[in-house]
Amino acid sequence: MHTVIDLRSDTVTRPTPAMRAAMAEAEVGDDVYEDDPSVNALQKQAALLMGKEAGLFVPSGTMGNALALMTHTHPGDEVLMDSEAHSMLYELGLPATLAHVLTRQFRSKVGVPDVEEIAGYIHPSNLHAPGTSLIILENTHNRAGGTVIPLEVHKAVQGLAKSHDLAVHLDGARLFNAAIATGIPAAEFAATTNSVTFCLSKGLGCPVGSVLCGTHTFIDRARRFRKMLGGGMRQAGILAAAGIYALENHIDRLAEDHRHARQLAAGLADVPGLTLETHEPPTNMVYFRTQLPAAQVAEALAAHDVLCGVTAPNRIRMVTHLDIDQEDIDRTITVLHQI
Ligand code: TLP
Repeated sequence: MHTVIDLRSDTVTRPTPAMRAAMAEAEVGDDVYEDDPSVNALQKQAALLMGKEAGLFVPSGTMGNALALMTHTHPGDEVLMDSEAHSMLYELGLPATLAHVLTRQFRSKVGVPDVEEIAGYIHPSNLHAPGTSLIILENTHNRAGGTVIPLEVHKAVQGLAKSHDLAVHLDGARLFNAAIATGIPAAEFAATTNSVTFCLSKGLGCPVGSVLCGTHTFIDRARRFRKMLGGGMRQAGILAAAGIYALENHIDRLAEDHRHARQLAAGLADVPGLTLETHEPPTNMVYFRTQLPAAQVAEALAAHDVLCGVTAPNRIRMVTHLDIDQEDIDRTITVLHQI
């Protein structure tokens, strides 16, 4: 009897017994009054790890990105982001519907933006055109295969933004994966940006939550928008305790997820009808092209209790995480050869 191997996303993890114990024992208060000691501790710890003045616990990465957009911009502003960014494709048009901004999209080369191209899109406001106010980066880059934007590129974007008086927000949903893959502390990437969101509910294994970090002034404004969107939670310390536990115990182990992704890619390389996008997955994602419709391949895998994500008609994503062990990787490779 074996269990389902769920490689659809790193969001599918369940809290470990130790994490659940930390949650059960959490000290709580009303966080709307900023009285929850566990939320306060998580926010402080997150800000420290990101090298920012303050943090704000939010229910999701999507809300973190929404608050950043609303706080950094004014209605009608232009925001520059990658055409394949999560904020562009998977947040239900929130730049338009919630922040009332226009988006201009730049193209990245496997997730890494071309700073000169970004420069070409920046323009000041005048009587005819809205001004550009924000650049959004995504690191690691999900649609580009969990790729890492190198620190030098971050620094170049920062330089460009400074010279035009723009803000930079980092969608660092998986920033710790980038940190573990490169050996560069997350704070060094974050230092090149005005604000950063990172997720607790992905590779870090929490049931819920992300943290938005930035200056005190920025976070004070973002807190007002969080309340407006219904994200003012009360005894949220139960959830924050999971976050604290994850930051203390689940960052270094991301290296294991990266190793599993590389093993999976190696095992997949000679499966007929499947073509890896890269033989060396940089973090915890394996993307491959399928000769048959991806949905058909996914269905065949599901019949063997292996779940994956269909990300385009002939494209599949498999994501490794806390609930995937060596045996799961070996079985997935065996199944891939059977279908
Ligand atoms: N990504 C999810 C799906 O929405 C695609 C996944 O399974 O990968 N930024 C990035 C880069 C993300 O990948 C995600 C989630 C988010 C933001 C949003 O986080 P949540 O789901 O917490 O709102």
